[in-house]
Amino acid sequence: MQERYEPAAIEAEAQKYWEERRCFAATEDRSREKYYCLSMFPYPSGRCHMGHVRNYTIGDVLARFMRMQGRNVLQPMGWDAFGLPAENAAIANGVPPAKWTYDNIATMRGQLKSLGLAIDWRREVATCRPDYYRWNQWLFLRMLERGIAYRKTGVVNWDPVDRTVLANEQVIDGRGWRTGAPVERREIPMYYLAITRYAEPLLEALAHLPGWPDRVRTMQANWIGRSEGVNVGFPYDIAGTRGVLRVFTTRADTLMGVTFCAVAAEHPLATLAAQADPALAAFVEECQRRPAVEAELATQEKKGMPTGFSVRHPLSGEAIPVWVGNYVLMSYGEGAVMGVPAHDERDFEFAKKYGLPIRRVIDVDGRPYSTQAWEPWYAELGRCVDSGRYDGMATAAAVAAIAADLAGAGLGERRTVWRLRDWGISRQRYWGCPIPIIQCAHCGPVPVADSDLPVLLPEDLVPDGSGNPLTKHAAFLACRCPRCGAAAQRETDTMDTFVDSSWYYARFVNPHMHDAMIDAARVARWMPVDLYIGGVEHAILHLMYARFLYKVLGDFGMVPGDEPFAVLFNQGMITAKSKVSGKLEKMSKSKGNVIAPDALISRYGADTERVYTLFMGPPEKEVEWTDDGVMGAHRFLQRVWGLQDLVAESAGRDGEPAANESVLVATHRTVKRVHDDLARYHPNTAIAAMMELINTMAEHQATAAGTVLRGAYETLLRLLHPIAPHVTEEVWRILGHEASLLRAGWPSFDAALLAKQQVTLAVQVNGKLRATIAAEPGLAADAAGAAAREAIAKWLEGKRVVKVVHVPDRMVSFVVKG
Ligand code: ANZ
Ligand code: ZN
Repeated sequence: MQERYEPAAIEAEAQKYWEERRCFAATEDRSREKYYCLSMFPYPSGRCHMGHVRNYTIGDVLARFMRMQGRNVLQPMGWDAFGLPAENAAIANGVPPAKWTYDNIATMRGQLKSLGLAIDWRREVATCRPDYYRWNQWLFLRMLERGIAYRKTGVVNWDPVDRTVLANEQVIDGRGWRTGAPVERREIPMYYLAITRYAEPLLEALAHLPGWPDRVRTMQANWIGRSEGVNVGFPYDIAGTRGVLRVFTTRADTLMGVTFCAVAAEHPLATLAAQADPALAAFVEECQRRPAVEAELATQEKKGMPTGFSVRHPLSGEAIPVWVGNYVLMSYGEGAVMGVPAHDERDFEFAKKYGLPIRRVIDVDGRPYSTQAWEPWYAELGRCVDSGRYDGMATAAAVAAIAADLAGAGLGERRTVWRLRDWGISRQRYWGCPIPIIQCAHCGPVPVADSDLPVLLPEDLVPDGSGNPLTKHAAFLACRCPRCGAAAQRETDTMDTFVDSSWYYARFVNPHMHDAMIDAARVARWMPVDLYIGGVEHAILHLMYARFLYKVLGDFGMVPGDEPFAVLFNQGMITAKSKVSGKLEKMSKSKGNVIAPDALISRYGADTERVYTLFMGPPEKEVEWTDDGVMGAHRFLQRVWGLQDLVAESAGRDGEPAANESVLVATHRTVKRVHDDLARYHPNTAIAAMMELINTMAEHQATAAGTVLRGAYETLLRLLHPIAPHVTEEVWRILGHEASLLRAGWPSFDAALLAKQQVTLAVQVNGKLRATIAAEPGLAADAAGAAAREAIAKWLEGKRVVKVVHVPDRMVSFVVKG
C-alpha cells in the first residue's frame, strides 16, 4: 500500500527539486520554437487573491504544456510597483511607500512560489526600482526629442481628495475612480504623449489580431473612434466681424434639416456673447465646472442658452440661431454642432426643451414620422425629403452631393475625426517615476542629460495627505540647469504608472542589462508575446498604451513587428456569495466573501487549488466558488495518487485482450482530448477527460495487463503535469524516473487507432446539413461545438450565432441570424 496523499510534504519536495535543478530557467535555445507566455504582472497590493491564482495558473498550464511539447518557453513575473495605494497606506500607517511596497512584494512572491508556478524568477523586475524606471526616463527623453512627448497647458480632471490629475478614463460618472469624489476642472502644465499620431496604425492593426477577443478589439476601436464626416461652414457677420462657424457632422445628408447651431461653452462665439450677457456668462461658467468626460456629457440633462447671434445656412442662406449647449464638447471636431433635431436624439431633446423647430428631412422606408416623441429609427439612414435638389438621394449619395456643393461654395470639406486624445502622463504624486526635467528660471523646462539618469526618487518619504512631498524636499529639488548652469529646480511630477506597464514585457527579455533599455537581438528572439493573460478591465487603457509604446519602440528600431501581444486571453472573474447582499459577487473584503489562497494551500495543497480553479469552468467565464468543488478537486488528486497501488498490483499480469484494448483506446483518446483542450485554453474539459480515463482504468483494474495500466498511468501523469505539477512530479519520481516530468515530453496518440472508434457528427446551420465531422465518442459539448464551427466557418461569416444545440455523438446544430 502506498502512503497517504500528503500534499504539504510532496509540494515542498517538488519545489525544492525544481529550484535546485533550475528547472524554470528560460535559456535561449534557437534550435526550438519560442513561446513567450506572460500573465499581466500584479500590483503588489499586499496579498494574492483568487483572481491572481486563476490568472497565473492558466498561464502556468500553457507554459508547462508548451515546455513539454519541446518549445523554448519564457514565463517571467514582476511587479507593477508604483502607484497610489502605497501612498494611501503610507498616510494611514506612517510607513514609506517604498518599504510597504517591497514588503508586499516579498509576501506575494512567496505566495506565488507556493503555487509552484514555473516562473523564471531570475528575471523578476519591479517598476519602482531605479534600474527599471531609468529606462522610462530615457525613453521619455527620446520621445521628447521627436516631439512624441511634449509639454502643454491643459484643462484636466482634478480629484480634490487624492489631489491629483485623472485621465478621462479614470473618471467614472463624474467621480474619481479611486476616491469617488466629484471631479473638478483645473488648468496646469503637463507632459503628453502623442498617441493620436498613431491613431491610424492602432486602429488598422486591430484587424490583424485574430488571437484577440472580438469584444476587446471592438472596445479599442470605439475608443480610438474614427469618424468620417464633413466640416460645414456657417458664415456670419456679427457686430461687423465676418467669419464662419465651423461644425463637424457625420450626417451631412441632414443639412437641410438644421434649425439651430450649438457651440461648446469654451467656444470663442460663446465667450464673445458672454461678454455682453451676464446670465450667459454664468451659464458658461457652470458648464465649465463640469468634468471633461464624454460619457458623462452624453447622459446628462441637455441645457443651453441662446447667444443672440445667428449664422447663415451655407446652402439656403436662411438665418440660423446659435446657442451654447452643455452637450457640445470643445475638444471634439470643431467644438460646435449643427442641430438637426429631427434626426439626432440630443438635438431633439434640446429642441423640445427650448421650443426650437423640428424639420424632418430623412425618410426611412416610408415610416410615419411624428415630432411628438423621439424614436430610435429617426436616426437611421434613409432618403432625403424636403431637401430641394437632394430629394430622393440615399445617405451616401446625398453626403457626396452636399459635400461637393459646400466645397464649391468654399464652405465645407470632408474630414476624418478621431475620438482618441493624447495621453497626459504627469501626475502630481510622489510614488512614481520622476519626469526627467529641470525647471530653470532662465531657460524654462530643460531635459536632464542622459548621463545624469536615473533621476532617483527618494525612498524614505512619507506622504501625509497634503500633496506631493517631493515639492517640499530640498535635496530632491535642488539641481543645476544643464543648459546655463544656474541653480534650478527639478520637476516634481511623476509619470502615470501606465507608462511603466507599457513596455515591461520587453524588459523581461534582458532584465539586468545596464547599458540599454532593450537588447534588440534578444527582443527579436522573444517578441511578440505568444500568450498574454489578464483581466478584461485592461481591455482599453493598458493594452492601448502598450500597443502605442510598442509602435514607438518599433519606430526607434528597438523591437520587431508592430504588435506586442499575438494572443490575448481574458480570464473571467471568481464570484462568491456576498455576506452583505447574499448575492454572487466578485470576491472582495467589503463583501466578506474572500477565500484566501494561502489558507487553502495549507489545508489541501497547491495542486488542489490549481485543479479546482481550473476545473470550475471555462477560464474566460465568470465562475462561482464552492467548497464542495474544492473537495472534489482534492479527491481527484487522491485518486491519482492512489493509482500507484493499482499499477503495483497489476505488475507482471498479461490481462485480457478486451480489457487491454479498452484501456489502450481510452488512453489514446485522452491524449488527444487533453491536447486539444489545452491548445484552446480549456483545462476544465481536459480535467474531465482525465477523470474519465481514471474511471476506465478502475473498471479494468483486475483484468487489464500490468504494462497497459502502467502505460495509462504514466500517460496520465504527463497529461496532468501542467495542471497539478507537484503530485505528478513526485509520483513520476517514485515510479523510478530520473529527469523531471517537464522533460518527459508530451505524449502522442495513435490517430489510426482512434479513427476506428470515431463517430460521425452532423453539423447543421439553420436546419440545413452543412458538413459532417469525425469525432471521438463522448466529445463534450464545447469541444464538439468548436470542431463544428471550424468545419462550417464560411456559413457563419458575418452572422451572429444565437443558439447551438449539441446531441452527443450525433449532431451539432447552429441557429444563426444576420
Ligand atoms: C448633425 C447630425 C445629424 C449629427 C444627425 C448626427 C446625426 P460621432 O459619430 O461620434 O463622430 N458632434 C460633432 N461635434 C461634436 C461636439 N464637439 N460635441 C458633441 N457632439 C458633436 O458623432 C458625430 C456627430 O456628433 C456629429 O454629426 C454631430 O452631430 C455631433 F442626424 O451632426 B451630427
Ligand atoms: Zn538654464
